[in-house]
Amino acid sequence: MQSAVCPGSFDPLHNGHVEIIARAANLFDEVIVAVSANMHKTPLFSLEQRIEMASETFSYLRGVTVRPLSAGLLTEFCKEVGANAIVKGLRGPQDLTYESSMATMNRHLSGIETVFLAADGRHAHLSSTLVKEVHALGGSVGEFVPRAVHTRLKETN
Ligand code: COD
Repeated sequence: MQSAVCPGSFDPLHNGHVEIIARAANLFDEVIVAVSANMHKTPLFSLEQRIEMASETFSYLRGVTVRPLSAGLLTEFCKEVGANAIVKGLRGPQDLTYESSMATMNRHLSGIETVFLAADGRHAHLSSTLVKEVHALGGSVGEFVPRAVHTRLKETN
């Protein structure tokens, strides 16, 4: 069985993340969405809220589960859950520069490969930071995030 981990802060989950995870679910028997507990900045949503929103969003996708990713190496988490690969989305050259060194480090640490999926043009401009900024300034973000996230975001106003 081929399993992959899709890690992220997902603060909040947006349609760029959703699209990558749905495509990963077509490639792997099992996809574990790993929601990072360890964030440099204070998150808008707690770990529990981020897990809840992701679980609701992916409830329709067979083989996708959502789990917390506690502090520590991502590769250790992959071994713990028996994953053969890490899947990341790439929005452009900046992502590639940053992600390729992490991918190489992770491969040296554990032998686990990272699979990169090119972001779809419809979502390549999306980041959690931009979604939060547009929402905080009164803009509508309904078209950029799944329904579970939109509902929660509206409660933050
Ligand atoms: N379209 C497609 N994909 C996207 C988009 C988009 N618009 N936006 C983001 N993504 C993808 C990216 O692949 C990104 O990696 C992933 O979604 C998650 O995005 P974020 O913003 O929620 O997550 P980040 O960037 O905050 O990353 C958190 C991680 C937990 C993934 C990261 O910190 C990590 O890999 N930590 C591991 C720590 C470790 O083991 N370090 C040592 C070895 S390198």
